[in-house]
Amino acid sequence: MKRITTLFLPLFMALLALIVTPALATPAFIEDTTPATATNNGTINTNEYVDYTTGINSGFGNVIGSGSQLHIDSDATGALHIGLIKGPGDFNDAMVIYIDADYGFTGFATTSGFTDADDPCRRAISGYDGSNRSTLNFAPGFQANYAICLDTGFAGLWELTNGGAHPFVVALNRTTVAPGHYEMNLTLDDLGLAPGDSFRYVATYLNPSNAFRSDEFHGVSSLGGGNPGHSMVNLADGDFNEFYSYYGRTYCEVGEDVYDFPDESGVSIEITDVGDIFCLQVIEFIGNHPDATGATDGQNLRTGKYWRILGLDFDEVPATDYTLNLTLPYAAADENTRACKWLDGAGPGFGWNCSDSEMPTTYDAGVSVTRQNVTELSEWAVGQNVGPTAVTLQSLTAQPNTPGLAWLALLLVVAAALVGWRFAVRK
Ligand SMILES: [Ca+2]
Ligand SMILES: [Ca+2]
Ligand SMILES: [Ca+2]
Repeated sequence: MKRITTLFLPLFMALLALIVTPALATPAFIEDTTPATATNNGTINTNEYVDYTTGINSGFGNVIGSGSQLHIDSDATGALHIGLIKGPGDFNDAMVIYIDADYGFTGFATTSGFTDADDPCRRAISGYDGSNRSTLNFAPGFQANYAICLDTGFAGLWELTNGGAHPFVVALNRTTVAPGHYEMNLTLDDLGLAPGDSFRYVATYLNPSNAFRSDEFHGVSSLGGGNPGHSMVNLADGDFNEFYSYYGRTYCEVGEDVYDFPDESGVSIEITDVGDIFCLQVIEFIGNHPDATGATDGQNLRTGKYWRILGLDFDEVPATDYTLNLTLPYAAADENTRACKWLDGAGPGFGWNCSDSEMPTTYDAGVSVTRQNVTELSEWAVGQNVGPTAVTLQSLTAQPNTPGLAWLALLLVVAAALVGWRFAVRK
């Protein structure tokens, strides 16, 4: 789903919470509020992922069933991680996660038309081994566009198609280190989505050789009768999980007040003149800004985080008339720290505004740094000794200790002296 709901997502979710009956363990509605995502290293640590679901049943010995956890997490760059902690049964077969990337607008309501049986994962996705078929009919309104297959040696993403080969999209870097832990990663872009978009998914487990299906699922509230095997499965209304990927926190209908963003490392914004701002959004990126100044990590603005901060008017376009004080967290904050605004300038090292002249700096030692009288928002980074005089940063201040700078300064002084001398002589 495209990000049409960005501004109204909190309202939408509040309404949803009123409509939806009390949540079961599964299906689940997972909203990613964490800027970081997981690390694909074969071990799923406690709280590594923003959330997970537990499965149902145990027909194949409880592999993706009631004793399992299916974890999911994302970040603002569109990275998407999925991790399975299996139940007590041995992982001998294949898990298929069907993804509806457009809320039922396109895709397949059933696997009944899939004929690709070329390899184990394709047979598992199709639910078809060339002769035997175990048809899976999705929940009403769910139309699958993609399938992830995790088997005993591989994980990949396929686009779905009827009556032919499912186009392979990308390998998902299957890792397993801790016993029973499986991790993989892809991007929202692989699903035709952008950061902040959402999708629905449901996971099934079956024998990839003969398409014999277990009763173990994620995203399904209940399925009785034991393993369906080669019998048709009809999922019920609402039998899918829903994932909203990370795209910061948004406050709408803002006024002249202080807005805190605890998930975004404690960014805080005090609106002193609300002007035409209707919504205020902060998105945290983990990692250095691509144009951060500094030669090595930790230097200048290479401090491992940056923030995209948006003030939007009622029509969701950038507001133009407001004043605010922006506080960015920085554990080493002192008089040399600056919060710098990216100007969307020329290129690496150029275009950071760290100047105190129009937006004075204050700091809370060891906690944060604040730029006052901010009237334009953009991407922001924070760091130490960002420039000798903290004027608007040009490339020169990217490496304030470069010996070349001293030479350049000397050259300029000599040139100026020569020009002055010539001028004096001509008189
Ligand atoms: Ca996250
Ligand atoms: Ca991990
Ligand atoms: Ca779809």
